[in-house]
Amino acid sequence: MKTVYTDDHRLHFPQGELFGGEFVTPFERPSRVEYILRELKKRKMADFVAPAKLDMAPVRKVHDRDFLTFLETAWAEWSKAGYRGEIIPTGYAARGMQQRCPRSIDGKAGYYCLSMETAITAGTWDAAVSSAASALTAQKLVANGERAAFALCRPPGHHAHHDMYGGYCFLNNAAIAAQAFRDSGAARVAILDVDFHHGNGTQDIFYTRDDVLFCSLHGQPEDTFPYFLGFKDEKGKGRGEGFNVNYPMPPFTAYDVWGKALEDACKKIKRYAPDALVVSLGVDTYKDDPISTFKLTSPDFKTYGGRIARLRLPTLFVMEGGYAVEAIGINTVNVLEGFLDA
Ligand code: Q9C
Ligand code: ZN
Repeated sequence: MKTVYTDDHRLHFPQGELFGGEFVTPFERPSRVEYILRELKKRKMADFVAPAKLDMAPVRKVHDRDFLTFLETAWAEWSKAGYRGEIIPTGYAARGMQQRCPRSIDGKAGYYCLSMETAITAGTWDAAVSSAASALTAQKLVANGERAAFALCRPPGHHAHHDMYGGYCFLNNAAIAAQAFRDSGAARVAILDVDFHHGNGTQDIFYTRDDVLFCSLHGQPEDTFPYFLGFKDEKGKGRGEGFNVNYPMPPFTAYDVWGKALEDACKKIKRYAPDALVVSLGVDTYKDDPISTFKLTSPDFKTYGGRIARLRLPTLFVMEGGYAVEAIGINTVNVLEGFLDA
């Protein structure tokens, strides 16, 4: 299986993340990618491809035009305003307030932001573009006949809405890739999101569509980020009714329960008979993840990689979360190896 990857992800590395009221080194950090690369090499899976220049067409179909302009120009505007730190908005378009985009950059950032742990820096836009480019280059490999490909994306994408960033995400790589599958002839695409967190952004983007089935296994919003989306009764709207499936689960969920949810999701995907599968691959379901509460073990990742393979679909893996850096390589490559061995 080929891995699409570029060093440009390093352009995004904020100094700080607000966590428990303290500024800490962000959990979503460049070394995550290094650990995954190291494990791929160790297991003789070092078949690397560099991404092509980003094709903006599918990006423009899943994201709002003004949102994209904001992301691209935010740092220049922020610097021009005289601010010296990273972009972290302080005012938000909260309940009961107008949803009108302000003129000032701090107001604008609040308008487009869904959570404040995610800082924007000088290199954020270029890194996000390179990440989406990796997803699209890997998507092309699969569209052109590869059984599977791995997009080693960083920054991740599944929390990014049509017009909001947050949860360490700016451009929704998995959604962009799913759109590209549609544009290259797939009638139906399924997205399976196994990251610990709900794929709120992906849900938002496809909520009213029946050509993309979205299934997400995640920590229930009562306890866990993103807190305000990911409930079981969110099933899609209009044409999209029935094409959004959430599996919220309580803290301390282990593979006995998680694996059953995956089984149900796989049955739904099979019945949908998609032409391609996009897996939002977060390995923050791991028992030692520092910001998550599920209890999957390293062997569990191999097991579920095999289950995904038995769907027998052209499959694109898109990297999302996973913050236990010592184990992120082992767990990620376990999924890929479990898939290849099945
Ligand atoms: N107390 C991804 O895994 N902060 N994003 C959680 C925990 C945000 C995770 C706070 C976590 C975002 C792609
Ligand atoms: Zn996550």
